[in-house]
Amino acid sequence: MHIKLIYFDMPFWRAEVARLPLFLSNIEFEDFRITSDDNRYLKEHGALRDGTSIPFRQLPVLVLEGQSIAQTGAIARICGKVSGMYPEDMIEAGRVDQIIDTVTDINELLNPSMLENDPTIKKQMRIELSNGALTQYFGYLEELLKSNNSGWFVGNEMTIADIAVWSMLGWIAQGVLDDIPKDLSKPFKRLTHLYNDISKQPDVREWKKMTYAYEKSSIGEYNYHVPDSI
Ligand SMILES: N[C@@H](CCC(=O)N[C@@H](CS)C(=O)NCC(=O)O)C(=O)O
Repeated sequence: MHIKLIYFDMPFWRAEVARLPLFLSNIEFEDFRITSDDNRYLKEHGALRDGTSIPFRQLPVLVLEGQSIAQTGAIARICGKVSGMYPEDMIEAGRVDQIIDTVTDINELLNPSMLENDPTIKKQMRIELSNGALTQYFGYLEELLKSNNSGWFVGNEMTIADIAVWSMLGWIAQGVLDDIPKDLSKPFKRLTHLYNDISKQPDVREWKKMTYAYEKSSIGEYNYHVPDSI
C-alpha cells in the first residue's frame, strides 16, 4: 500500500500523530512536505500541482493508494491502525479518539490568539488561557492517566493518543507561543512522565534527529527546540 502524508515542513502534532506511528512501526511512507508556493496553489485549486486532492484546502492530508483523506483525527486513526497503535476494542478505540479530539480542542483554543494582531489583546488572551482552559485540560488529561494507571492513556501500550499529547506538549514546551509559559504542563506529574518517557525512546530520538534538526521550514522561519524533557 502506498502511503503519502502531506503537511508543512514542520513537526506539528497534526502531522506527527500520523508520521511518528508509521516511522516507529517501520511502515514505509512518503513524508511529503509542501513549500509556501505549494500552499498558495492548493488554497486556490484544492489540489497540489500533480492533481492530488486537498479536500478542505487544509493539511494534513493522507493519500492512500491515490485517494486523499483529510482531517487529523481520521488520518491519525488510519496511521494508528496500520501501525498497530490503535486498539481494536471499541471502548479502547473510543478512549483513544477522545484524547485525539481533546488535543484538537486544545489546538483550537489557541487558534484565536494566533490570529490576533493586537499585541495587548493577544497577551491577555494567552494569560487567560494559561490560567484557565489550558490548565484545566491538562488536569483532565492527568486524571485520565491516573485512572488508566499504566503510564499510557489507554491499555498497557503506547497508542496514537499518547503521541498526540506528547507532540502537543512539545509544541508548548518549545516556548514558541508568547505568554504561554513553556513549563505550563510541569505541575502535572503523569503528563510530564509521559512526555519524558516518549522523548527518550531511541526511535523517537532518531526521528527527532532526522526531521526536527533544521531551523527553517517551508512556511517561513521557525525554530524547533522541542525539548527532550520537561
Ligand atoms: N480540521 C482540520 C484542521 C487542519 C488545520 O487547521 N490545518 C492547518 C495547519 S495546522 C491549515 O491547513 N491551515 C491553513 C488554513 O486553514 O488555511 C484537521 O483536523 O485536520
